[in-house]
Amino acid sequence: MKNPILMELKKYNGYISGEQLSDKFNITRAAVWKNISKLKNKGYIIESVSGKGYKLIECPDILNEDEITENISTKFIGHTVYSYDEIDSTNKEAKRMAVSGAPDGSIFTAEIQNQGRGRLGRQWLSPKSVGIWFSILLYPDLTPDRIIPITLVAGISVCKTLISLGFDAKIKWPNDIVINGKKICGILTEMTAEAEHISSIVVGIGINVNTKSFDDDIKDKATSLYIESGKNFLRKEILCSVLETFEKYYIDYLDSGLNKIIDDYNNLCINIGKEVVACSVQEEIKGKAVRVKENGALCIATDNGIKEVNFGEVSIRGMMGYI
Ligand code: BT5
Repeated sequence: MKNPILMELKKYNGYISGEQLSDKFNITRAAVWKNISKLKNKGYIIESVSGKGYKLIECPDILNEDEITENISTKFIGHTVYSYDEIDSTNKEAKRMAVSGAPDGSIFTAEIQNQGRGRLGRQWLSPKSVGIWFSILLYPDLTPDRIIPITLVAGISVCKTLISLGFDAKIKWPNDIVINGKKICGILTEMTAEAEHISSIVVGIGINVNTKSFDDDIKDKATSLYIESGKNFLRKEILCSVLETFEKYYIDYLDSGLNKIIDDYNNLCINIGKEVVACSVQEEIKGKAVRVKENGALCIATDNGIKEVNFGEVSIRGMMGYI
């Protein structure tokens, strides 16, 4: 829920007295003071001058409802924000809250995830406040076979946002965004379905923003906006931009499939035109990646004709390292 005192402070350019705030919200001066102290603890810089009152000087880069809903222009995505200082995984939380009836388009953000997850039970490192760790909860009227393209919709949304910031970002099919051959973002889309019908989808996105260094085991394949540019970025602005782009493409997808974005997606996809090997649990397919189709599948030209891959790891043959 939005903090009404903060909203009031944001409205004023100058000082607002404790008395005005206590009258307006019908609370004691002590309660006003307590509320202001809490805001200061969260990182809001608020000047208090005796005889004048309080003045908001600066808002922190935190991903809470107060900071997101006022900066976002979407129809429904991100209108409800559940934000946490620390949580196991925003995807897990979104699934729990779906059961409790959280609204369509709710987002879940965390400063730290202590059990951040990748695909197939892998770990997603989510250290404190240096990245954007979030999930979008959706209730689309879709059959389960139409979930794969939603990861592509999320991927192109992040990629376009990073390009708009001046980065040479590319998509590694199906769920990574890369800069300079290193992973800057991963996407984990999960669904709950009942009898051939999706009840909810959770799109989890992790973006490394102001990370200064990575653990040894991923430092050769992971990067951040800071590492690529030497600059810090405001996470809340990037998050709002991703949500706005995602909503536009998501609505298009529900309306008319991937038609409008598939060419763009293919142009941004680093796998296309490369000799690749796609590994899934059942098989290994080698050949040239030719195109990602409207159903989200990667088409690979093999010695035995075109094969469609729906899921799995795809790496470029002959390249050492992650891509
Ligand atoms: C992914 O899995 O890339 C999906 C990551 C999704 C993370 C988001 S954060 C918000 C939401 N809540 C969650 O719990 N998850 C989602 P996968 O393709 O399986 O890649 C996982 C692999 O990426 C790991 O095995 C590491 O090698 C590498 N990795 C882990 N943390 C990383 C990081 N911060 N940056 C880059 N690479 C990382």
